[in-house]
Amino acid sequence: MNESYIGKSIPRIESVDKVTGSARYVHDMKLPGMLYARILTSPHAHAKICSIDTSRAEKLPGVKAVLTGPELPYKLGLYLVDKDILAKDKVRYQGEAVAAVAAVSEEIAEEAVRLIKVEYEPLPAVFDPVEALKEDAPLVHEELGSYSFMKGVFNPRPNTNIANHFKLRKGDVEKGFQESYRIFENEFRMPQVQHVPMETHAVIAEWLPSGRINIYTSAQSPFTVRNLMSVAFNIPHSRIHVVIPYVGGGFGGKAGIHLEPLAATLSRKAGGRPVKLVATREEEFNTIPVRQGIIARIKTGVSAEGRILAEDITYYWDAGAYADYGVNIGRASGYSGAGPYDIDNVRIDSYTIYTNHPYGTAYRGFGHVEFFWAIERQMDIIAHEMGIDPYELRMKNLLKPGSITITGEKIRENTGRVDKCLEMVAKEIGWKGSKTEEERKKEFVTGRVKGKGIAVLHKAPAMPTFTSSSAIIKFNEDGSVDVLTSGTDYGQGTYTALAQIAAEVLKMPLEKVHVVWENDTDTGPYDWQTVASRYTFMGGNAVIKAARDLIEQMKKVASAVLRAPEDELEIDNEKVYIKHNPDEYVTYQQLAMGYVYPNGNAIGGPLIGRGSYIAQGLTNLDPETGQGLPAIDWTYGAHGIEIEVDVRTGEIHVKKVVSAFDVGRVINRILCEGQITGGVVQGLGTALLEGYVYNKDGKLLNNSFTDYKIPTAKDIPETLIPLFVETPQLDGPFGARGVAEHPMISVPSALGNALYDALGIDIKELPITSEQVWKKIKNKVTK
Ligand code: SMO
Repeated sequence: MNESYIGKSIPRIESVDKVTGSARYVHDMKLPGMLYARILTSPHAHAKICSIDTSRAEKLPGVKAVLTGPELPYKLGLYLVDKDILAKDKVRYQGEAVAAVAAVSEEIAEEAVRLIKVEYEPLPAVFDPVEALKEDAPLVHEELGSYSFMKGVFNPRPNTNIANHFKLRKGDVEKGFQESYRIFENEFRMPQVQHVPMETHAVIAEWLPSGRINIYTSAQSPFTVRNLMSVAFNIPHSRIHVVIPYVGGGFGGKAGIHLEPLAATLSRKAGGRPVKLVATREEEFNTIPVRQGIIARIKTGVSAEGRILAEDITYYWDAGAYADYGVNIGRASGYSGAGPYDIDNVRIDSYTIYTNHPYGTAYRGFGHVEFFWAIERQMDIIAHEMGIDPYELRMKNLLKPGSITITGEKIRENTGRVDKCLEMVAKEIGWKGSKTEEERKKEFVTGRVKGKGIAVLHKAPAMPTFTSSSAIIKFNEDGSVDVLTSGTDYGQGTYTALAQIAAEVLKMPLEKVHVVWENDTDTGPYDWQTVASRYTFMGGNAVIKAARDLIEQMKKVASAVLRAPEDELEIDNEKVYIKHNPDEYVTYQQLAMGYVYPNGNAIGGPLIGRGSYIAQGLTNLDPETGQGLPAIDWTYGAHGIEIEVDVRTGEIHVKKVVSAFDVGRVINRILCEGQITGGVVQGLGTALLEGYVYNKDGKLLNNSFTDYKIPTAKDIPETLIPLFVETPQLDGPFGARGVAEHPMISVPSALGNALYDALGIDIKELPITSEQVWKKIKNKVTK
């Protein structure tokens, strides 16, 4: 094979199935005898449940099962087991599921839900995470949840709303401040936001009378669903079967389990009939977990030359009513939370705090979008106040080969290069330093002002130690292959990358490699989770190992057939041949099911390659000191954004976004660019448009697309330039590292920085709405 598949722009292997509508999602599925479920949700943010009357609903013809919390002794939770499947004694957020119905049609289920009467007694609620830390704050949970199977990484406090407190300490922060020339203290805020997957959460579950559970779900990770179901119901994995067909977007919101236990319990109550439960768009907003909000307080000490000497950071996470992934997001922001900077003295306290908001979970970037809003805005504020070019300030402080990260790893030459990413971005966007106030004034009178902003980012894969991925490559009779994995491709394009990797290692045409789309815990190999930008890295490595295993087996058989030692054999173009005599060969097809000699004797057998890859992931950081060594390299990146602002309305027009990422090695250019485009646009949504708005009672006011705007084609920047730095990752597949989450990080901060450049105004709270900008402009003009 002359041409390599690595680094090419190969269209997604599933694209035709998707655009022609033949890809099957859970939303499309209908099983014989299937029932439809609807849920009743809480109208209160915090209230005692006094009584639930389901009698009228149960009498409605066509209703097959009605469920309420007291019937369900099980609890759910990833790190802390703190959530009932249906609210029991009280509700903790508006939108929490209180009762559920399964009926022969959706309309009847809907009607039955309306007939359920619940009596509540409202309780004082708390919505602000800082307020929730006060002595007299209402307690969201009277008792803390028990520990989950993911042990040892959290630190909850009894009789408080603290679900977790992660601490990182490095050097002597007080001494660092004493030695500082100037100290900067700021508070930054970001509200909760929604993942907004195109396909809402959907599940079909059947709890067979035999005790086995079948689950078809739009989730990110089949084995995680199986594991969490097993923990929740205390039944062995061997009795749970999870199938994940096509999934229309996850972004972290489908990383755990949400509707699965409810659908399964309804099915059990309905005698094992399959029950379909699909979240409405409104439920996707109100009931299904969201991205956590944050209040970030940062105090930075800087030398006269612009070196950061000390950083004291407190992150207050609005986890909402249940901890879910919030505990680990708090932890990840603890060890990543000072940015990709070389700082000797750091103190980070990251609190995951219960409030009466909908609960938080993973969302693309796993906390980093939130705290980088603070970190990278703070850098620009320091630069402006000290009269240093924001680019120079960053360059002075960024990690470079030889620096030590705040968790103690040494940056090597082959570690990703954040400085190179920033350099590339600055060049492409034409960075020439910040505008002067004089220049701003001159431009202001024209009515339209321009500004440029830059920001950097990093993220480590949030993987506990020893997570693994595995792959199976089966030879078909004709020498083509099927690749089985259990990582999911919910839109990232990972399966295309895996196909390329398999074709590359096996030296065969891409068209003859099929990655099995549907994930199935009964037949697929084990995988931990598809999260944390890990799958091309992990699954890619597993596929390489499986392909090499297959090659070894082929060589063994070919060695006997060709009467040549294995080490004299080579593979190429679907053949195993003798190196010094390429005319002597056997084809993959001949080897696939075993080689049959002309005399009829057979050798070998059906060949199947197996490979698994175990991550030398993060060591569990010491919960007391917060210290530890993340062993997998981090992905670094930078954004540059150019905007134009209409000074009469405060409307921001994004002209250009330049983004550079050190992805180690580009496996598929168009997919990497797609991840960047998607991430940047999603980041622009967070920056400019999105954010949950509540009334004082905790009622979500913008729970539909009428009031909650996400970016559409119209909002996409005129110019969007993705750039790559390729510092090969030693243990990555062909040198690659993850890129899925990173492009979303630091988009809001780069935009906030561009706004300062344009107008000399500092925004510290997301989203940067026109209203907010307009008020700041007015304020500045009248001052
Ligand atoms: S936010 Mo993700 O699915 O690690």
